[in-house]
Amino acid sequence: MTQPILISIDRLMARIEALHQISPIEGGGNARLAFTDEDKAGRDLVVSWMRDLGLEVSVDGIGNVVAVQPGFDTAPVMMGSHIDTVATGGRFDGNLGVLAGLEVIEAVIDSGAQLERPLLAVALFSNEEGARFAPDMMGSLVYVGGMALEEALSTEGIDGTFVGAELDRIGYMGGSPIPGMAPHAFVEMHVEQGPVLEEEGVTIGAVESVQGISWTEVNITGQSNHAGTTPMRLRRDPAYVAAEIMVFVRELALRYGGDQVATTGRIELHPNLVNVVPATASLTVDLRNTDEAVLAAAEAELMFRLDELAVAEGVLISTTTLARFEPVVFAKPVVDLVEASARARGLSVRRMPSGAGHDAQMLARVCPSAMVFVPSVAGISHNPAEFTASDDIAAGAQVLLDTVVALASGYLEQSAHSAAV
Ligand code: HGY
Ligand code: MN
Ligand code: MN
Repeated sequence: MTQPILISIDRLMARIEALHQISPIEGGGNARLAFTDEDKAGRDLVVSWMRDLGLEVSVDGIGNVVAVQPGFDTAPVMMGSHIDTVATGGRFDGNLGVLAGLEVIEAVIDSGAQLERPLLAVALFSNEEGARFAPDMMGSLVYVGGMALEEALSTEGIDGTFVGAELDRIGYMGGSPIPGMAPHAFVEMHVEQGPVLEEEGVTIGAVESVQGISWTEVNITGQSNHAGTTPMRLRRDPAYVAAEIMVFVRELALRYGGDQVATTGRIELHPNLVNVVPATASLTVDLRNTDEAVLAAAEAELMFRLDELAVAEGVLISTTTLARFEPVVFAKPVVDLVEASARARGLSVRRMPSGAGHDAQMLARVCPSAMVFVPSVAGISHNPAEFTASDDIAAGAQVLLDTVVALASGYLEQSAHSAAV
């Protein structure tokens, strides 16, 4: 299980730091929203490293970058993730998965190992965060054929720009085919972004699944009015309705318990002035659960509550689905391999679901996929303070290498054969 090939943590940490230096923000994180100049700068740096390794680099119509060892005639084992961040992101979310993949390839090349699948590929998927242009995982969703390229390119962002125009502006509207090449297998390394591994003192997460995601934008139209002269009985106040919705979804999550979570991350009032009862309010509701039926029930309750509030306050409420992905279960043989690779290195490991969405959940539609998690200090992420110790990064990257080298050496074929006899 363990391979003689070893990653270089110094080289990996140096690349993480160099990429961090592109659009760093106070607190140690990054602001690199999808298709911004900062995203372009990050892409250019990572692509230069890919080319330095002699990899064949291709860019598709949504800006996904795939780098493959040249001369391939069999489907490669792929690693990858994203380098776009939320506006107050950490330096590890996504970036680690791309750079650990690059490190694995460099270590394999340096070792001179001839693998049965002489190919490893690393991908940088566009717009994984979905914070500027929904949905999240947009690039990998288009890559696997789950979203039409035209629909993605015509997506309007929260700032009134459009994906296609921004992608073209930063020079990453490529021509390689969509859907992209289906890898032999896909493994993504990622920080956990939650508290579980650290609380349990475990180094590696062998990720079995990704929970379901439901993003809804709620637009409320009431009647703008004077804050001083308008009696409460005459108000049709969208801000009040927005507040009721925010409290409702939090109470719903607490009432459901278990894995249910609910978040309002974005809220806007118009005209947003101290002495004006707002004309409109717009807010987002992010609901997630590992169980699809429970997530659907939460969505149904939300819609019913919106109807009640619209009648009670005399406002108009419309909703737009920004993202909706059912839970995804990763390929058991690959999850088993991640777990076995960790144990073979003497590392503590536990199987677990992912609370966050990831590109791996899209690649799982076209090939056996799984993820390697490493701990997040205090479970913090989508926050500049996001941090993971370099020892844990080294452990996770070595598990990633051992896993993908086994996958490139006939592991899936052997496990299918032994399952058949
Ligand atoms: O929202 C998510 O789970 C991911 O960070 N895009
Ligand atoms: Mn991520
Ligand atoms: Mn993220």
